[in-house]
Amino acid sequence: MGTARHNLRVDGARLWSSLMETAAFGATPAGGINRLTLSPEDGQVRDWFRNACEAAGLTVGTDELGTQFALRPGRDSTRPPVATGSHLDTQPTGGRFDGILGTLAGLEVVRTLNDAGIETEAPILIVNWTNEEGSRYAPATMASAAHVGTFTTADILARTDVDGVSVADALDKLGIAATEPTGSRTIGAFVELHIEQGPILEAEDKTIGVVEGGQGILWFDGTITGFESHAGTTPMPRRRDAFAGLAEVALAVERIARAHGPSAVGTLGEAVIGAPSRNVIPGRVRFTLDIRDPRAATLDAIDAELRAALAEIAGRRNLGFTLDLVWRQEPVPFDPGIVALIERGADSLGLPHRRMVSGASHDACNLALKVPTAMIFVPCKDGISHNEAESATQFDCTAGADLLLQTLLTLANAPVTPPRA
Ligand code: HGY
Ligand code: MN
Ligand code: MN
Repeated sequence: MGTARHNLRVDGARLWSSLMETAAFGATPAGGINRLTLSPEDGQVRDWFRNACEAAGLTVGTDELGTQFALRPGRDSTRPPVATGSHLDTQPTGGRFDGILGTLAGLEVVRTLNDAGIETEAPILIVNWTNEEGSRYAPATMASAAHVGTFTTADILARTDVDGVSVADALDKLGIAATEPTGSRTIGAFVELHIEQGPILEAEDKTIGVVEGGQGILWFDGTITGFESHAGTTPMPRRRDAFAGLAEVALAVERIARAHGPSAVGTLGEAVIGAPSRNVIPGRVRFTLDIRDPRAATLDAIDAELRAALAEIAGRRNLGFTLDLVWRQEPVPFDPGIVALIERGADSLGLPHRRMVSGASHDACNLALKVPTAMIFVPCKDGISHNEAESATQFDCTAGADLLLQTLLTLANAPVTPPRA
């Protein structure tokens, strides 16, 4: 692919203003965002996004899982669109950049092309993927996974949250009606801009992360069963304390992940005591695990070691347990040609950069299974994300959007390349 056009730049102030304006949807007193997927707040930001896209001359479609596709026509409507975008949902303690930066940077690219009166050969598509976060409904990135066929639409529509509300009901409640079947939207290539959500770029004083792929992920749902009994009358040796068992599991997760370090990470992110009471020994707990590593073989090893640790803890404490693998995402490489294009674009823009693998999962990790895909990272302060203190600078967001603009322009005007074998 040719080199990027160097003279076009986004309007960084306009991008920043859109980021700050949309931060109002789900804003928390601590300055973060709580905008769970398909919540009323998500509905508000989706309406804002659709109105802004339509005001920029895009036509917006919605698939059966609520994913929004905003299309800017190209000169050659027979070419598959070059796509960008990300997500608009957040974690409960989310920040103002995770996901929405990539989605609004796509809008800023279109606004810049409109201002410059530039028409691309291939169409440009901006996507807001439903439920990237996986917090309200598991798994994460479920809509882009369904788009590429990893899950059926029916399976995802039936997923329920902790209150038993299904994805289908949540879509209904927001009045989100499909205009196209899931997976029917053609995409020729996908480039996603995102904050790094880790400390590397900032520590190395780099503006751009040239992302070569995503690491592998295991998500487990687990239970531990002991025996409820009186907190005052049950001698310590006679207890079957489910939560004390879970405490040992949490330490085992940390030990096992460290043993496979430095790349492996392990988190026990949710723990719920069934029928909690100050003066009852916990008899039932539910928990979830998130395990990641760039190596598939390491994920297998950690899976086996976790099960062995659980069996030992439960055996010694006379507890029952279950551990179900509910999601496995294989490590995924991004398209070397687009990765190299991003790297050349960063050089041509004079942006310090480095190659890296994404620690977080992204919708791009699913798209990469089907179409040429890559990602651009920009730093976030102290590497903090999934935290209300998440922060990025206007300069870095603008630099990332400029590189996204150059990359999309090059891809959309490149000679038509045959589909990957
Ligand atoms: O969990 C993840 O990696 C993503 O940020 N949802
Ligand atoms: Mn994200
Ligand atoms: Mn996230």
